[in-house]
Amino acid sequence: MNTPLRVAVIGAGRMGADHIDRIHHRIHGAEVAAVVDIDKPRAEAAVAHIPGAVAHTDVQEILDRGEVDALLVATPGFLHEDVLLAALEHGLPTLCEKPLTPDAASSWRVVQAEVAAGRQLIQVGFMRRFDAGYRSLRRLIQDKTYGELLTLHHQHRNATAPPGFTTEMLINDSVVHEFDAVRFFTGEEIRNVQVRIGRSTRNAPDGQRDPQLVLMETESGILAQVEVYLNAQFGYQVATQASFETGIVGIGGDVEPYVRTAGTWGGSVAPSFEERFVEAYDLELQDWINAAARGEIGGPSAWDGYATAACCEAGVQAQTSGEIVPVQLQRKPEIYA
Ligand code: ISE
Repeated sequence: MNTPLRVAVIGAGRMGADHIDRIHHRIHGAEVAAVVDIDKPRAEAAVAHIPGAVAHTDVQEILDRGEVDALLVATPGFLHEDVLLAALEHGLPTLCEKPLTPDAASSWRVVQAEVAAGRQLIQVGFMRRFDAGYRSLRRLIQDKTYGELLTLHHQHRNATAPPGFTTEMLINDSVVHEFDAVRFFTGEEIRNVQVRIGRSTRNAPDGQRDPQLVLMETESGILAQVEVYLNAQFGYQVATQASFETGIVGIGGDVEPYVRTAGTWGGSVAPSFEERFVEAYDLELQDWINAAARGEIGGPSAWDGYATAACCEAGVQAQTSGEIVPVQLQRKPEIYA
């Protein structure tokens, strides 16, 4: 048996803790060797039940000791760039939770550093690409099973937005997934973005504008429309309906089982993304570990992270201008071909 890949998880918050548990209990070929968090007690609590794992407050310390083989970055986006550049310098395979970085310029710097390193080491945590429904819809689009894809209709609803979640974050933190999903489904870049904001729910915190409608156009003219609604109260829902020339396909419907009892019918709604995408996250991590052991990445690349950051920038501009805003992209480097 090969020795397990020693992973350092950077950030032991909501997503980091979820991934620590996943690697420790469900992923083959990897172990949590270290957890880094500026909050020392939080890092210590995260490793308390993992024999041999160490807690740190500084990423550089972990890198200098040379005792890890891969990084999983789950800190807030504004902290990603420095860690990613250091990971590239040390040649470490890295899974970085979305967004790659908070803006297109810094994402482009990461892409350029990876190009200079000469190989792909960074995978971005767009977990939806590992969801069974997402994969089947992509296949139907590629195979033209129902003719050409014409339009996409996405619903992205959360029960409540966390405190401090701004109007811009609806684009940068939530719709970023849809930008990637549309690119994944169609295999095309997004040409432009428009955002309309109408009546807001009284349940939105601190002046946040929620819901919002986002319309994007791909290179070949496919229109994709998103309702992002983060204080929808009822639970979590991420679903897509695709209109083809000879069929309509829906994915992300409600979770089974569907029950009839006591004069009612229905089922339960996932409370949040951890439950809705649990299988996708497991598959994402397993594929990443398997690929890292081969010296490859197993999913969306730094280019995907950069391209979606450019879409977000256009989206945030469109929130205030109301205009159709073009997405500005650099030329795609060879290593991402
Ligand atoms: C969160 O960061 C995610 O990535 C979830 O998938 C998304 O539904 C949520 O809106 C974001 O805040």
